Amino acid sequence: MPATRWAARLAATAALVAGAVVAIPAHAANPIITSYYTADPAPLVVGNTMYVYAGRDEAAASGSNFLMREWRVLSSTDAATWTDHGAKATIGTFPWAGADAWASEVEPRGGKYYWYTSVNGNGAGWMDIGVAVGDSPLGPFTDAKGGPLISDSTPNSSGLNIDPTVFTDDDGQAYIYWGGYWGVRAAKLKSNMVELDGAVVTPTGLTDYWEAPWMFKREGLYYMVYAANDTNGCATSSSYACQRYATATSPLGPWTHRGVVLGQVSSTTNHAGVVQFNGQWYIVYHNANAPGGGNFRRSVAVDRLYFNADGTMQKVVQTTTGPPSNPGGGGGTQPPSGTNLGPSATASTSYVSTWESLAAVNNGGVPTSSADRANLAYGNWPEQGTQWVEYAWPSSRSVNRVSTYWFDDGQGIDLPASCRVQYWNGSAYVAVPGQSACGVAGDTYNTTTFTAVSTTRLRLEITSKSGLSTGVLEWLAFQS
Ligand code: FUB
Repeated sequence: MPATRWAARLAATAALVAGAVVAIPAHAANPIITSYYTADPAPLVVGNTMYVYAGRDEAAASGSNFLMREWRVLSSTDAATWTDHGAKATIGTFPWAGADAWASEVEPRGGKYYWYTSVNGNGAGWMDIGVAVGDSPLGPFTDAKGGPLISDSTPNSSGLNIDPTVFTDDDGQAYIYWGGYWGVRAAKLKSNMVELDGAVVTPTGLTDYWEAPWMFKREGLYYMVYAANDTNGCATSSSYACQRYATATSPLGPWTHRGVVLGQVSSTTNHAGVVQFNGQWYIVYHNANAPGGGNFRRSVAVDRLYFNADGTMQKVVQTTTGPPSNPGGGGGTQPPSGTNLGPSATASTSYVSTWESLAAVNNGGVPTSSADRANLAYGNWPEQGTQWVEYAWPSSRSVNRVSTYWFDDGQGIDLPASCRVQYWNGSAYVAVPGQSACGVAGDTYNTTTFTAVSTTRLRLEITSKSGLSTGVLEWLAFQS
Protein backbone atom coordinates (compact mmCIF):
# COMPACT_ATOMS: atom_id res chain seq x y z
CA MET A 1 0.00 0.00 0.00
CA PRO A 2 1.22 3.50 -0.78
CA ALA A 3 3.54 4.90 1.86
CA THR A 4 1.56 8.11 2.18
CA ARG A 5 -1.28 6.23 3.78
CA TRP A 6 0.82 4.80 6.54
CA ALA A 7 1.34 8.17 8.16
CA ALA A 8 -1.55 8.01 10.57
CA ARG A 9 -1.60 5.17 13.01
CA LEU A 10 -4.89 3.98 14.29
CA ALA A 11 -5.83 4.41 17.90
CA ALA A 12 -6.01 1.14 19.74
CA THR A 13 -9.46 -0.36 19.57
CA ALA A 14 -11.11 -2.10 22.41
CA ALA A 15 -14.56 -3.34 21.60
CA LEU A 16 -14.15 -6.69 19.98
CA VAL A 17 -16.91 -8.67 18.44
CA ALA A 18 -15.97 -12.26 19.04
CA GLY A 19 -16.75 -15.54 17.44
CA ALA A 20 -19.89 -17.52 17.28
CA VAL A 21 -22.12 -16.42 14.48
CA VAL A 22 -24.70 -18.62 12.82
CA ALA A 23 -23.70 -19.51 9.30
CA ILE A 24 -25.48 -17.33 6.78
CA PRO A 25 -25.71 -18.41 3.13
CA ALA A 26 -24.25 -15.70 0.95
CA HIS A 27 -24.80 -15.21 -2.74
CA ALA A 28 -22.99 -16.48 -5.82
CA ALA A 29 -21.40 -13.34 -7.24
CA ASN A 30 -18.46 -11.02 -6.76
CA PRO A 31 -17.89 -9.67 -4.15
CA ILE A 32 -18.72 -12.87 -2.32
CA ILE A 33 -20.23 -11.03 0.65
CA THR A 34 -21.60 -7.49 0.79
CA SER A 35 -23.26 -7.32 4.22
CA TYR A 36 -19.96 -6.01 5.58
CA TYR A 37 -16.54 -5.24 4.15
CA THR A 38 -13.78 -7.83 3.91
CA ALA A 39 -10.10 -7.67 2.92
CA ASP A 40 -6.84 -9.59 2.63
CA PRO A 41 -8.39 -13.00 1.85
CA ALA A 42 -6.46 -16.21 2.48
CA PRO A 43 -8.07 -19.36 1.04
CA LEU A 44 -7.54 -22.81 2.53
CA VAL A 45 -8.96 -26.06 1.16
CA VAL A 46 -9.83 -28.76 3.68
CA GLY A 47 -11.58 -31.77 2.19
CA ASN A 48 -14.47 -30.59 0.06
CA THR A 49 -14.55 -27.11 1.58
CA MET A 50 -12.74 -23.91 0.68
CA TYR A 51 -12.35 -21.61 3.67
CA VAL A 52 -11.52 -17.95 3.21
CA TYR A 53 -9.97 -16.10 6.14
CA ALA A 54 -10.35 -12.35 5.76
CA GLY A 55 -9.98 -9.19 7.78
CA ARG A 56 -13.00 -6.99 8.30
CA ASP A 57 -12.87 -3.36 7.15
CA GLU A 58 -14.87 -1.17 9.51
CA ALA A 59 -13.78 2.31 8.42
CA ALA A 60 -16.52 4.90 7.99
CA ALA A 61 -17.34 5.94 4.43
CA SER A 62 -15.34 9.10 5.08
CA GLY A 63 -12.49 7.14 6.69
CA SER A 64 -8.95 7.72 5.50
CA ASN A 65 -7.24 4.79 7.14
CA PHE A 66 -7.91 1.20 8.06
CA LEU A 67 -10.12 0.27 10.97
CA MET A 68 -9.71 -3.48 11.35
CA ARG A 69 -10.40 -5.37 14.57
CA GLU A 70 -11.28 -8.92 13.65
CA TRP A 71 -10.70 -11.73 11.19
CA ARG A 72 -13.70 -13.49 9.68
CA VAL A 73 -14.17 -16.88 8.04
CA LEU A 74 -16.30 -17.72 5.01
CA SER A 75 -16.62 -21.14 3.41
CA SER A 76 -17.89 -22.76 0.24
CA THR A 77 -18.23 -26.26 -1.16
CA ASP A 78 -18.62 -25.06 -4.76
CA ALA A 79 -16.55 -21.83 -4.98
CA ALA A 80 -19.69 -19.93 -5.90
CA THR A 81 -22.01 -19.91 -2.90
CA TRP A 82 -20.56 -18.77 0.42
CA THR A 83 -21.41 -19.20 4.06
CA ASP A 84 -20.38 -16.59 6.62
CA HIS A 85 -19.08 -18.07 9.87
CA GLY A 86 -18.43 -14.73 11.51
CA ALA A 87 -15.36 -13.55 13.42
CA LYS A 88 -13.15 -16.44 14.51
CA ALA A 89 -10.25 -14.32 15.78
CA THR A 90 -9.99 -10.75 16.97
CA ILE A 91 -7.27 -8.48 18.30
CA GLY A 92 -8.36 -9.80 21.69
CA THR A 93 -7.17 -13.27 20.67
CA PHE A 94 -3.67 -11.85 21.19
CA PRO A 95 -3.54 -10.36 24.72
CA TRP A 96 -0.28 -8.60 23.87
CA ALA A 97 -1.74 -6.79 20.84
CA GLY A 98 -3.83 -3.65 20.56
CA ALA A 99 -4.98 -2.83 17.03
CA ASP A 100 -4.80 -3.45 13.31
CA ALA A 101 -6.11 -6.90 12.40
CA TRP A 102 -4.38 -6.92 9.03
CA ALA A 103 -3.61 -9.69 6.60
CA SER A 104 -3.50 -13.29 7.80
CA GLU A 105 -3.25 -16.88 6.59
CA VAL A 106 -4.10 -20.27 8.09
CA GLU A 107 -1.82 -23.30 7.69
CA PRO A 108 -2.76 -26.82 8.85
CA ARG A 109 -0.34 -29.19 10.54
CA GLY A 110 -0.84 -32.33 12.61
CA GLY A 111 -4.58 -31.86 12.93
CA LYS A 112 -4.21 -28.27 14.11
CA TYR A 113 -4.74 -25.02 12.25
CA TYR A 114 -2.22 -22.22 12.74
CA TRP A 115 -3.53 -18.75 12.02
CA TYR A 116 -0.71 -16.31 11.24
CA THR A 117 -1.79 -12.70 11.55
CA SER A 118 -0.49 -9.18 11.06
CA VAL A 119 -1.29 -7.22 14.21
CA ASN A 120 -0.11 -4.15 16.08
CA GLY A 121 1.67 -5.62 19.07
CA ASN A 122 1.96 -2.43 21.08
CA GLY A 123 5.70 -3.00 21.27
CA ALA A 124 8.60 -1.24 19.65
CA GLY A 125 7.82 -0.39 16.05
CA TRP A 126 4.41 -1.00 14.61
CA MET A 127 3.26 -4.32 13.24
CA ASP A 128 4.08 -7.87 14.31
CA ILE A 129 3.26 -11.37 13.14
CA GLY A 130 1.23 -13.33 15.68
CA VAL A 131 0.05 -16.93 15.55
CA ALA A 132 -3.09 -18.47 16.96
CA VAL A 133 -3.97 -22.16 16.92
CA GLY A 134 -7.20 -24.11 16.72
CA ASP A 135 -8.35 -27.71 16.39
CA SER A 136 -10.50 -27.11 13.34
CA PRO A 137 -10.62 -24.67 10.41
CA LEU A 138 -13.27 -22.77 12.34
CA GLY A 139 -11.41 -22.83 15.64
CA PRO A 140 -11.86 -21.91 18.37
CA PHE A 141 -8.50 -20.17 18.05
CA THR A 142 -6.27 -19.09 20.91
CA ASP A 143 -2.92 -17.35 21.01
CA ALA A 144 -0.30 -20.04 20.35
CA LYS A 145 2.75 -18.23 21.66
CA GLY A 146 2.03 -15.51 24.19
CA GLY A 147 3.83 -12.91 22.09
CA PRO A 148 4.79 -12.13 18.52
CA LEU A 149 6.40 -14.73 16.29
CA ILE A 150 8.07 -11.90 14.36
CA SER A 151 8.58 -8.32 15.47
CA ASP A 152 10.91 -5.41 14.83
CA SER A 153 13.36 -7.04 17.23
CA THR A 154 13.61 -10.15 15.03
CA PRO A 155 17.04 -9.90 13.34
CA ASN A 156 16.76 -8.97 9.64
CA SER A 157 12.98 -8.61 9.87
CA SER A 158 11.09 -6.48 7.37
CA GLY A 159 10.67 -2.72 7.64
CA LEU A 160 7.02 -3.58 8.17
CA ASN A 161 6.25 -7.00 9.61
CA ILE A 162 2.92 -7.77 7.97
CA ASP A 163 1.27 -10.16 5.52
CA PRO A 164 2.47 -13.64 6.48
CA THR A 165 2.16 -16.51 4.01
CA VAL A 166 3.01 -19.97 5.28
CA PHE A 167 3.72 -22.90 3.01
CA THR A 168 4.50 -26.52 3.94
CA ASP A 169 6.54 -28.48 1.42
CA ASP A 170 6.08 -32.17 0.58
CA ASP A 171 8.92 -33.07 3.00
CA GLY A 172 7.05 -31.42 5.89
CA GLN A 173 9.30 -28.35 6.15
CA ALA A 174 7.25 -25.21 6.63
CA TYR A 175 8.30 -21.75 5.43
CA ILE A 176 7.03 -18.29 6.26
CA TYR A 177 7.35 -15.31 3.92
CA TRP A 178 6.17 -11.85 4.93
CA GLY A 179 6.85 -8.14 4.74
CA GLY A 180 5.65 -4.76 3.51
CA TYR A 181 7.31 -1.55 2.32
CA TRP A 182 9.15 -3.48 -0.40
CA GLY A 183 10.84 -5.58 2.30
CA VAL A 184 10.13 -9.25 1.71
CA ARG A 185 11.61 -11.73 4.16
CA ALA A 186 11.57 -15.51 4.59
CA ALA A 187 12.42 -18.09 7.21
CA LYS A 188 11.93 -21.73 7.98
CA LEU A 189 9.47 -22.64 10.71
CA LYS A 190 10.13 -25.32 13.29
CA SER A 191 7.73 -28.24 13.25
CA ASN A 192 5.92 -26.69 16.23
CA MET A 193 4.91 -23.92 13.77
CA VAL A 194 5.39 -21.20 16.39
CA GLU A 195 9.16 -20.64 16.21
CA LEU A 196 11.46 -19.62 13.40
CA ASP A 197 14.05 -22.22 12.51
CA GLY A 198 17.28 -20.42 11.67
CA ALA A 199 17.99 -17.01 10.28
CA VAL A 200 15.62 -14.68 8.46
CA VAL A 201 16.70 -14.41 4.84
CA THR A 202 16.02 -11.84 2.15
CA PRO A 203 14.79 -13.70 -0.92
CA THR A 204 15.91 -12.55 -4.35
CA GLY A 205 14.12 -12.26 -7.68
CA LEU A 206 10.73 -11.02 -6.46
CA THR A 207 10.84 -8.06 -8.82
CA ASP A 208 9.00 -4.92 -7.66
CA TYR A 209 7.80 -6.66 -4.49
CA TRP A 210 5.67 -4.35 -2.36
CA GLU A 211 3.68 -6.53 0.10
CA ALA A 212 1.14 -9.38 0.36
CA PRO A 213 3.06 -12.54 -0.61
CA TRP A 214 1.22 -15.82 -1.26
CA MET A 215 3.17 -19.04 -1.79
CA PHE A 216 2.04 -22.32 -3.30
CA LYS A 217 3.41 -25.23 -5.29
CA ARG A 218 2.16 -26.78 -8.52
CA GLU A 219 3.70 -29.72 -10.34
CA GLY A 220 7.01 -29.38 -8.54
CA LEU A 221 7.34 -25.64 -9.15
CA TYR A 222 7.10 -23.05 -6.36
CA TYR A 223 5.03 -19.94 -7.01
CA MET A 224 5.05 -16.61 -5.19
CA VAL A 225 2.22 -14.20 -5.95
CA TYR A 226 2.71 -10.75 -4.43
CA ALA A 227 1.55 -7.17 -4.61
CA ALA A 228 3.66 -4.69 -6.56
CA ASN A 229 2.88 -1.01 -7.05
CA ASP A 230 5.15 -0.07 -9.91
CA THR A 231 3.88 1.73 -12.99
CA ASN A 232 5.90 -0.48 -15.30
CA GLY A 233 3.02 -2.68 -16.46
CA CYS A 234 1.48 -3.07 -13.01
CA ALA A 235 -0.62 -0.09 -11.89
CA THR A 236 -1.68 3.25 -13.33
CA SER A 237 -0.13 5.01 -10.34
CA SER A 238 1.93 3.88 -7.38
CA SER A 239 -1.11 4.47 -5.16
CA TYR A 240 -2.52 1.29 -6.69
CA ALA A 241 -1.12 -2.21 -6.97
CA CYS A 242 -1.27 -5.36 -9.03
CA GLN A 243 -0.29 -8.94 -8.31
CA ARG A 244 2.96 -10.02 -9.87
CA TYR A 245 4.31 -13.53 -9.55
CA ALA A 246 7.57 -15.40 -9.61
CA THR A 247 8.55 -19.06 -9.70
CA ALA A 248 11.40 -21.03 -8.18
CA THR A 249 12.69 -24.57 -8.10
CA SER A 250 13.40 -24.44 -4.37
CA PRO A 251 11.25 -22.98 -1.60
CA LEU A 252 13.62 -20.19 -0.56
CA GLY A 253 14.37 -19.19 -4.13
CA PRO A 254 16.09 -17.69 -6.00
CA TRP A 255 12.88 -16.54 -7.67
CA THR A 256 12.34 -15.71 -11.32
CA HIS A 257 9.80 -13.00 -12.01
CA ARG A 258 7.11 -14.12 -14.49
CA GLY A 259 4.79 -11.13 -14.87
CA VAL A 260 1.42 -9.80 -13.73
CA VAL A 261 -1.25 -12.36 -12.86
CA LEU A 262 -3.89 -9.98 -11.47
CA GLY A 263 -4.13 -6.43 -12.72
CA GLN A 264 -5.01 -3.36 -10.73
CA VAL A 265 -8.28 -3.65 -8.82
CA SER A 266 -10.74 -0.96 -7.74
CA SER A 267 -9.14 -0.54 -4.30
CA THR A 268 -5.67 0.90 -3.91
CA THR A 269 -4.43 -2.21 -2.12
CA ASN A 270 -4.30 -5.55 -3.88
CA HIS A 271 -4.02 -8.74 -1.86
CA ALA A 272 -4.60 -12.29 -3.16
CA GLY A 273 -4.39 -15.98 -2.43
CA VAL A 274 -4.30 -18.85 -4.92
CA VAL A 275 -5.73 -22.31 -4.32
CA GLN A 276 -6.72 -25.48 -6.15
CA PHE A 277 -10.21 -26.64 -5.31
CA ASN A 278 -12.30 -29.45 -6.82
CA GLY A 279 -9.76 -29.78 -9.62
CA GLN A 280 -9.72 -26.11 -10.64
CA TRP A 281 -7.55 -23.16 -9.68
CA TYR A 282 -8.90 -20.00 -8.10
CA ILE A 283 -7.58 -16.61 -7.11
CA VAL A 284 -9.22 -14.98 -4.12
CA TYR A 285 -8.57 -11.23 -3.84
CA HIS A 286 -10.16 -8.01 -2.74
CA ASN A 287 -11.47 -4.90 -4.45
CA ALA A 288 -13.73 -1.98 -3.57
CA ASN A 289 -16.76 -3.16 -5.51
CA ALA A 290 -19.34 -3.69 -2.76
CA PRO A 291 -21.95 -0.93 -2.45
CA GLY A 292 -20.42 1.93 -0.46
CA GLY A 293 -17.00 0.37 -0.85
CA GLY A 294 -13.67 2.14 -0.98
CA ASN A 295 -10.00 1.83 -0.23
CA PHE A 296 -10.72 1.15 3.45
CA ARG A 297 -14.02 -0.62 2.81
CA ARG A 298 -12.87 -3.49 0.62
CA SER A 299 -14.58 -6.73 -0.40
CA VAL A 300 -13.41 -10.22 -1.25
CA ALA A 301 -13.89 -11.63 -4.74
CA VAL A 302 -13.11 -15.02 -6.32
CA ASP A 303 -12.27 -15.81 -9.93
CA ARG A 304 -10.85 -18.69 -11.94
CA LEU A 305 -7.12 -18.87 -12.57
CA TYR A 306 -5.68 -20.65 -15.60
CA PHE A 307 -2.22 -22.06 -16.18
CA ASN A 308 -0.55 -22.34 -19.54
CA ALA A 309 1.10 -25.57 -20.59
CA ASP A 310 4.53 -24.15 -19.66
CA GLY A 311 3.42 -23.41 -16.09
CA THR A 312 2.97 -19.68 -16.51
CA MET A 313 -0.30 -18.19 -15.37
CA GLN A 314 -2.81 -16.38 -17.55
CA LYS A 315 -3.80 -12.91 -16.42
CA VAL A 316 -6.98 -13.14 -14.38
CA VAL A 317 -10.25 -11.92 -15.85
CA GLN A 318 -11.95 -10.05 -13.00
CA THR A 319 -15.67 -10.80 -13.04
CA THR A 320 -18.75 -9.55 -11.21
CA THR A 321 -20.36 -12.97 -11.52
CA GLY A 322 -17.68 -15.02 -9.78
CA PRO A 323 -16.87 -18.54 -10.96
CA PRO A 324 -19.57 -21.05 -11.92
CA SER A 325 -20.54 -23.52 -9.26
CA ASN A 326 -17.92 -26.29 -9.01
CA PRO A 327 -19.13 -28.72 -6.39
CA GLY A 328 -17.00 -31.62 -5.23
CA GLY A 329 -18.48 -35.08 -4.98
CA GLY A 330 -21.68 -34.24 -6.74
CA GLY A 331 -23.09 -32.21 -9.61
CA GLY A 332 -20.04 -32.74 -11.78
CA THR A 333 -17.75 -35.58 -12.78
CA GLN A 334 -14.43 -35.30 -10.98
CA PRO A 335 -11.26 -36.07 -12.94
CA PRO A 336 -9.60 -39.43 -12.29
CA SER A 337 -6.87 -39.17 -9.69
CA GLY A 338 -3.17 -39.61 -10.39
CA THR A 339 -0.28 -37.49 -11.61
CA ASN A 340 -1.48 -35.85 -14.80
CA LEU A 341 1.47 -35.13 -17.09
CA GLY A 342 -0.70 -33.15 -19.52
CA PRO A 343 -0.12 -29.66 -18.11
CA SER A 344 3.66 -30.11 -18.28
CA ALA A 345 3.52 -31.18 -21.94
CA THR A 346 3.55 -29.10 -25.10
CA ALA A 347 0.41 -29.82 -27.07
CA SER A 348 0.18 -29.95 -30.85
CA THR A 349 -2.51 -31.04 -33.27
CA SER A 350 -3.22 -31.94 -36.87
CA TYR A 351 -5.72 -29.06 -37.00
CA VAL A 352 -7.46 -26.59 -34.69
CA SER A 353 -10.26 -24.22 -35.71
CA THR A 354 -9.06 -20.63 -35.48
CA TRP A 355 -11.78 -19.71 -32.97
CA GLU A 356 -11.07 -22.68 -30.71
CA SER A 357 -8.02 -23.25 -28.56
CA LEU A 358 -5.60 -26.14 -28.37
CA ALA A 359 -4.64 -24.87 -24.90
CA ALA A 360 -7.93 -26.31 -23.67
CA VAL A 361 -6.65 -29.87 -23.72
CA ASN A 362 -4.07 -29.43 -20.95
CA ASN A 363 -5.08 -26.29 -19.05
CA GLY A 364 -6.37 -28.25 -16.07
CA GLY A 365 -10.02 -27.38 -16.63
CA VAL A 366 -12.71 -29.60 -15.16
CA PRO A 367 -15.67 -29.58 -17.56
CA THR A 368 -19.16 -29.83 -16.16
CA SER A 369 -20.48 -31.25 -19.46
CA SER A 370 -19.28 -31.86 -23.02
CA ALA A 371 -20.80 -28.50 -23.97
CA ASP A 372 -18.90 -26.60 -21.24
CA ARG A 373 -16.56 -24.09 -22.87
CA ALA A 374 -15.73 -22.33 -19.61
CA ASN A 375 -12.15 -23.62 -19.70
CA LEU A 376 -11.71 -23.21 -23.47
CA ALA A 377 -12.40 -25.93 -26.05
CA TYR A 378 -10.34 -27.62 -28.73
CA GLY A 379 -12.24 -28.36 -31.96
CA ASN A 380 -11.18 -29.24 -35.49
CA TRP A 381 -14.24 -28.18 -37.52
CA PRO A 382 -14.52 -28.29 -40.54
CA GLU A 383 -11.97 -31.09 -40.75
CA GLN A 384 -13.44 -34.59 -40.79
CA GLY A 385 -12.09 -38.12 -40.64
CA THR A 386 -9.01 -38.78 -38.53
CA GLN A 387 -7.31 -35.94 -36.63
CA TRP A 388 -4.97 -36.02 -33.65
CA VAL A 389 -3.73 -34.12 -30.62
CA GLU A 390 -0.33 -34.86 -29.18
CA TYR A 391 1.67 -34.21 -26.03
CA ALA A 392 5.44 -33.78 -26.20
CA TRP A 393 7.83 -33.69 -23.24
CA PRO A 394 11.49 -32.66 -23.35
CA SER A 395 12.52 -36.06 -21.98
CA SER A 396 10.84 -39.44 -21.68
CA ARG A 397 7.83 -39.91 -19.45
CA SER A 398 6.38 -43.21 -18.33
CA VAL A 399 2.66 -43.25 -19.09
CA ASN A 400 0.08 -46.01 -18.71
CA ARG A 401 -3.31 -44.30 -18.77
CA VAL A 402 -5.10 -41.44 -20.50
CA SER A 403 -8.49 -39.90 -19.88
CA THR A 404 -10.39 -37.77 -22.38
CA TYR A 405 -13.30 -35.40 -21.87
CA TRP A 406 -14.79 -34.89 -25.36
CA PHE A 407 -16.19 -31.62 -26.69
CA ASP A 408 -19.63 -31.62 -28.33
CA ASP A 409 -20.98 -28.24 -29.41
CA GLY A 410 -24.29 -29.64 -30.64
CA GLN A 411 -23.44 -28.36 -34.14
CA GLY A 412 -20.53 -29.42 -36.33
CA ILE A 413 -18.50 -30.91 -33.49
CA ASP A 414 -19.78 -34.18 -32.13
CA LEU A 415 -18.51 -37.06 -30.05
CA PRO A 416 -16.08 -39.14 -32.14
CA ALA A 417 -16.82 -42.46 -33.75
CA SER A 418 -13.61 -43.95 -32.38
CA CYS A 419 -10.19 -43.11 -31.00
CA ARG A 420 -6.90 -44.76 -30.14
CA VAL A 421 -3.73 -43.89 -28.27
CA GLN A 422 -0.32 -43.94 -29.94
CA TYR A 423 3.21 -43.16 -28.82
CA TRP A 424 6.50 -42.32 -30.49
CA ASN A 425 8.79 -45.33 -30.18
CA GLY A 426 11.83 -43.46 -31.46
CA SER A 427 11.18 -43.99 -35.13
CA ALA A 428 7.40 -44.14 -35.64
CA TYR A 429 4.01 -43.62 -34.01
CA VAL A 430 2.61 -46.96 -32.94
CA ALA A 431 -0.38 -48.00 -30.86
CA VAL A 432 0.31 -48.19 -27.12
CA PRO A 433 0.43 -51.86 -26.14
CA GLY A 434 -2.51 -53.57 -24.52
CA GLN A 435 -4.81 -50.57 -24.65
CA SER A 436 -8.33 -50.95 -23.32
CA ALA A 437 -11.32 -49.52 -25.18
CA CYS A 438 -10.98 -45.88 -26.16
CA GLY A 439 -14.29 -44.50 -24.89
CA VAL A 440 -16.32 -41.88 -26.76
CA ALA A 441 -19.00 -41.06 -24.16
CA GLY A 442 -20.07 -37.48 -23.59
CA ASP A 443 -20.27 -35.57 -20.29
CA THR A 444 -17.61 -37.68 -18.59
CA TYR A 445 -13.97 -38.75 -18.57
CA ASN A 446 -13.17 -41.70 -20.86
CA THR A 447 -10.22 -43.59 -19.46
CA THR A 448 -7.99 -45.90 -21.51
CA THR A 449 -5.36 -48.00 -19.77
CA PHE A 450 -2.36 -49.66 -21.40
CA THR A 451 0.99 -51.22 -20.65
CA ALA A 452 3.33 -48.46 -19.53
CA VAL A 453 5.38 -46.84 -22.28
CA SER A 454 8.37 -44.58 -21.86
CA THR A 455 8.12 -41.89 -24.50
CA THR A 456 8.59 -38.22 -25.31
CA ARG A 457 5.39 -38.06 -27.40
CA LEU A 458 1.90 -39.39 -26.83
CA ARG A 459 -0.81 -39.01 -29.42
CA LEU A 460 -4.61 -39.26 -29.29
CA GLU A 461 -5.92 -40.22 -32.70
CA ILE A 462 -9.56 -39.22 -33.14
CA THR A 463 -11.87 -40.38 -35.93
CA SER A 464 -15.06 -38.42 -36.48
CA LYS A 465 -18.53 -39.62 -37.29
CA SER A 466 -19.47 -39.14 -40.92
CA GLY A 467 -19.99 -35.49 -41.82
CA LEU A 468 -18.88 -34.20 -38.42
CA SER A 469 -15.77 -32.88 -36.71
CA THR A 470 -14.42 -33.63 -33.23
CA GLY A 471 -13.16 -31.77 -30.19
CA VAL A 472 -11.59 -32.22 -26.76
CA LEU A 473 -12.15 -30.25 -23.56
CA GLU A 474 -9.43 -31.94 -21.50
CA TRP A 475 -6.97 -34.75 -22.14
CA LEU A 476 -5.18 -36.23 -19.15
CA ALA A 477 -2.09 -38.45 -19.48
CA PHE A 478 -1.11 -40.22 -16.29
CA GLN A 479 2.32 -41.06 -15.05
CA SER A 480 2.65 -44.79 -14.44
O1 FUB B 1 -5.47 -4.67 5.16
C1 FUB B 1 -4.34 -4.02 5.67
C2 FUB B 1 -3.20 -4.15 4.70
O2 FUB B 1 -3.58 -3.68 3.42
C3 FUB B 1 -2.70 -5.54 4.42
O3 FUB B 1 -1.94 -6.10 5.43
C4 FUB B 1 -2.01 -5.31 3.14
O4 FUB B 1 -1.68 -6.49 2.45
C5 FUB B 1 -2.99 -4.47 2.42
O5 FUB B 1 -3.99 -5.22 1.80
